[in-house]
Amino acid sequence: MKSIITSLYHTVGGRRAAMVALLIGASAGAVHAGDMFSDSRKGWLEIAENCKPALHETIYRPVAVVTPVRDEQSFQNWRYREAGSPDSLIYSRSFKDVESVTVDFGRHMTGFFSFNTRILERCQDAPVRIRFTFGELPAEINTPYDPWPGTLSRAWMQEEVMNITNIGETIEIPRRMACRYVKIELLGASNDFDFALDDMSFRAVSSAKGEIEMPVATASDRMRKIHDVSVETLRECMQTVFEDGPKRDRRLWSGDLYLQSLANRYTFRNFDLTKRCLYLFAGLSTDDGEVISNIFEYPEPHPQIGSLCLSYSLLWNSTLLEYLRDTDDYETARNLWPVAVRQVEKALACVDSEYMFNPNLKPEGWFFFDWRDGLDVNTAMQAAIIFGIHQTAELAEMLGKSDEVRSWLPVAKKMKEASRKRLYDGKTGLFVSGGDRQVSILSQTWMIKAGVLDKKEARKAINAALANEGTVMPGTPYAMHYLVDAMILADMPAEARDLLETYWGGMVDKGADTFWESYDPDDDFISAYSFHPLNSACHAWSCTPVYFIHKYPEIFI
Ligand code: RAM
Repeated sequence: MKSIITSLYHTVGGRRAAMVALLIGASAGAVHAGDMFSDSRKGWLEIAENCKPALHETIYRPVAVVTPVRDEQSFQNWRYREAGSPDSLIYSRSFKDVESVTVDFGRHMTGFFSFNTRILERCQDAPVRIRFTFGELPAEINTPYDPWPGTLSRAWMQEEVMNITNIGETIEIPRRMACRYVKIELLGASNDFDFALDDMSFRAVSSAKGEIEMPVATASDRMRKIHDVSVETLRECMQTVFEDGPKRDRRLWSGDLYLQSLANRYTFRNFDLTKRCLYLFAGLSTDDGEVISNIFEYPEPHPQIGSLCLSYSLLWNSTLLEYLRDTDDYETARNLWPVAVRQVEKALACVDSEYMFNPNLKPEGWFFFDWRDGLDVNTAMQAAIIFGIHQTAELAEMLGKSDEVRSWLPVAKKMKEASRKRLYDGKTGLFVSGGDRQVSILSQTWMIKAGVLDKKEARKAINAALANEGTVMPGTPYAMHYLVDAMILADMPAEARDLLETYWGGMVDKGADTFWESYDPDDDFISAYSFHPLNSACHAWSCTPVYFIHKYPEIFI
């Protein structure tokens, strides 16, 4: 199957020919020889560097010593029971007697742990070896890691073995941790002297500052709690970029950035951080101009080579649009406009002559919408391209560049028509996806976001999908965000509120200090990596209740 670009090249006459000319002008399918943004990259990366924020530090100390309790009623089968104070149970005792202990800092923190030691008897004649295990959640510390079942590196688990050669010296563990709990185990000590652990503290870092108030004082306690947990989630992920999760993957992802930028608008309003992230993605795009899905900052900013994700690169355009709306920073938007154009061109190259997204036209890369196993993403991707075109056309309008993209809107219209013809089942009112005609929540929500259904049809699609037994449900708060969004678009305020309250509130009920990367109310052990302790328990894409609550107080408060 040829892409729309190729087939339009060969169509002669009438409106289509005009469209062809425009698309040729935009060189949609063409492969660029050399580096298409070579003249701009250096400058873009310099702007990104200049927007790098300072990190604010806060020192925390453990509030309690806790004992693990295996309990099938608790989230992932583990909880902690308070046992006493660090003073009485750790600092005033021989650590050789204590041997193993867990402390609770009472909150989620991202940063650096330090501790001291002091001699109780005689003098140090050998190193002391201690293992520290850091956990965001109780199960993360209490589930055995070996034999390692995870599909990502075992080194993501936050364990450090320290050899203390100078008792009395404050030691800060160099690795940045994300945790609430720290387990401390003695692995080796001499028989000839005794010592105590002393003065544990945590230097928490974030580029976000200040407290964020609930917009209406009369909000219920439950909504307030959801709001506050959501704010903390965003705060912890705001470092020198908008990270996806401070424990894992500790990097900038385009899809996460989009949602963080929305939440940032109603909270910390650090728009320079968004600007930095936009420029990083632009400066590190491929030679062919495609925004790569994720970026690392150290030792110097670089992308995850080869990680192309069309659904995410289009969301970079949406982030730029939202940034412009927030800041009126037309200079940035104009600088980055060619990158936005390029993302749409790359998307159009995946649309076949029937106006359908065709994954075979983009053999490299992936199309991410959720981690739910077995999700068919073809319909969602068709919708995401339509949405991306609309959003970029809005951006063009704000920049006075509508002429440059005049050919896109008729393509989006044709894609909508094709979607209704080929993917929409008029009888059930549902969109289906893939050869097996899979029904998923995400196919409906993205088609609603793309404006393919009117409000009445949208309500029908959501209700029918929720009522249908085999529907593939979202497995992450990322996917769930788009369902709340679609419910608002479909004029279903009560349902949107209920969903936000039960889904994110469900995490709060199960003890969340920050919102989790994956959550299925019916499966506490859901994990995209075959091992639930690998999941991040403070994940950027889960922070959007604060966005919904502030943007639509009439619905959510
Ligand atoms: C995970 C990350 C990130 C997400 C990608 C697709 O590895 O947690 O948040 O954007 O997947």
